[in-house]
Amino acid sequence: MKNAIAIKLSLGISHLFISSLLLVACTKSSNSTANDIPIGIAFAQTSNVALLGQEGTDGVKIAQKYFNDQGGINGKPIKLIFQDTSGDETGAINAFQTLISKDKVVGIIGPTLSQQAFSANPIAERNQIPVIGASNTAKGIPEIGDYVARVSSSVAVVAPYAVKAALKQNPQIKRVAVFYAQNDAFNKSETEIFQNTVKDLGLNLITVQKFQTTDTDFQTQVSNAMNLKPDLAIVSGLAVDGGNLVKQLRELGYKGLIVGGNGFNTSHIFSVCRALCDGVIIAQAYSPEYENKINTAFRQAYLKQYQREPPQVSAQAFAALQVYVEALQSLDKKRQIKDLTIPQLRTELNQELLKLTYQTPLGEIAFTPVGDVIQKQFYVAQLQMEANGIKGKFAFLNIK
Ligand code: 1QQ
Repeated sequence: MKNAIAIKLSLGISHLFISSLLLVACTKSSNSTANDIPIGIAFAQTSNVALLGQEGTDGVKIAQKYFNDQGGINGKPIKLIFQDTSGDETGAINAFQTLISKDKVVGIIGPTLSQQAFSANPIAERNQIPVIGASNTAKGIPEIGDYVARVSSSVAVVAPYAVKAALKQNPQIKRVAVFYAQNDAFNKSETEIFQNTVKDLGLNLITVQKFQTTDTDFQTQVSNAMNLKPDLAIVSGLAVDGGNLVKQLRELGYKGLIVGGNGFNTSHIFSVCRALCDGVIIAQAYSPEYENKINTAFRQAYLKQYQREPPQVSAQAFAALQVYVEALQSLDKKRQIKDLTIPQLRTELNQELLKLTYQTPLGEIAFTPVGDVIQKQFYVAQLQMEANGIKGKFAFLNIK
């Protein structure tokens, strides 16, 4: 940066040229890796999954600044290296391979979807590099291998809260229609939990309708369900397909409550179903109102930057980077991490991170021996849309 200012002062030339010189100088200085610790971020930046991936990116960026401002890993800053996974398995595999072999990161956060994790995480496992899922909630993710952990609580734990909250709002509910995206591992896992919850609560599961995450037209599924007169609809899809399904349910006259799964957990869904998103109930593994020191700091930083409350996936991504930072700090106290080779550091980091307890924006978390998150609090929110359908919010419900 200093060099760039010197260049700017000494050259009396056009603004555009100076800007490009500045850019080159800044890029160069931030590329010097000798002194920083590279963590790989494998989130979807493109495709229909980018709506969810973006929130992960927002969360790790806030965490990076927060921890580096506090001195990083005993003076060494964390450097994030982003590789776009796009929305499919191939994208995630390529991102992981680049992060491991070219970027030589010490650990990975990602990928965005469980569907991608089942293909990409075995690569991390084979290369003995830790990977922390920040938004993978399907059954079986931590069991992929010793190097795989997650901070995103399983659908098995989170999803039932939403159904119970719907019943609390309308105790008359009896007839439940379930919809799910059958080409996605997380949605298949989530619908199983939803369907079991419906039966466990003594409700009548009247139909199960399937679709694809790439679908845009849900008339057939909606009509099939509507003919059976449901008084609760439960949808497991991703933000775009799920949002469109909700929209078409309302357009075709469905008046009852709607529960959406974790794929609905982004305010980016507002632009898909607009005013018709209103009232959708979604379980949460995070509340912006949770009170501890680090959530207060995270919430303030997020609000300042985006002028809205932080969403769950951003908080989970923050927590994932926090796990790496605190495990690296702990390791560095025991033995100087600078003396370790990259393979040694990856392995020791993986062992260390599973041992600690963390005070995160999600509350206190720790890991089971297999790497699944242990978390205490869960919440339920309901979408509240303004009449113009452009602005909305996740309004937290009292579920006690
Ligand atoms: C998963 C998910 C996604 C909906 C989160 C972005 O929970 O794929 O496991």
